[in-house]
Amino acid sequence: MSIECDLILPCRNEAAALPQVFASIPDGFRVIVVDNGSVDDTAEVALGLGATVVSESQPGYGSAIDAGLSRATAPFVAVMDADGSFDGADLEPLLALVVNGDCDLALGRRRPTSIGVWPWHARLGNGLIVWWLRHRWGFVARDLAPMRVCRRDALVGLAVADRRFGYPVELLQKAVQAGWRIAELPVTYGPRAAGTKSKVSGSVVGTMRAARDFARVLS
Ligand SMILES: Nc1nc2c(ncn2[C@@H]2O[C@H](COP(=O)(O)OP(=O)(O)OP(=O)(O)O)[C@@H](O)[C@H]2O)c(=O)[nH]1
Ligand SMILES: [Mg+2]
Repeated sequence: MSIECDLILPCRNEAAALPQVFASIPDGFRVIVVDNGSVDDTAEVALGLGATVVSESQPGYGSAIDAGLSRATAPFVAVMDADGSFDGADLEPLLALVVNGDCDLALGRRRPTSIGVWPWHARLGNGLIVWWLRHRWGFVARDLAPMRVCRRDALVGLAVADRRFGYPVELLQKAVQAGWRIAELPVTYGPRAAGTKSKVSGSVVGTMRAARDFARVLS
């Protein structure tokens, strides 16, 4: 079977999460793990699970996604956080929307499985940026969506430049400016896998760092 969609998993110290993440990924996705400065055995675990592993020395979420995108070859590309908070089964309906031509970018709108999964500061920061994108650019979705699917060549064409956590915001802004049709579906958002640590928005300080990256790319 030819692979229709490459799935990029940005990974910084996610060895403990990867078995459960892989178990949830449906057939038909080629997984590209971008190991970005991990000090655990993320790369070894990913190889053992059958992933293509890319090692990226420049830190940052955007830098990891870009490294994965350069390795991708399938017509469609998906992205998902690899800390165990997402369910890979949610990728299929998102991919179907893009494959069927219903939209150019399919976004997963996070539905937390319990209170506390998505802390108030992360939610507030997300909501403010979404509000800005909506009022400034006419963005139609409700979440900055760490899970998303689109055509690979189209994403390459957007030339998202941010290499840190401003990447998703810049991507959405550019997608709207380029006239992409955006759709969103609810996706499960659960707790991070046991044994993994918060890297971004799990703390107030982490959220503030992400907010600084977000603000840098907003226009
Ligand atoms: N490659 C790479 N991936 C990163 C980096 N920082 C975070 N990630 C990955 O990006 C994804 C999102 O990071 P998370 O730590 O889940 O961020 P979050 O969901 O906003 O917040 P918490 O889960 O609460 O920390 C995860 O898969 C991380 O492993 C980085 O510098 N490089
Ligand atoms: Mg997370």
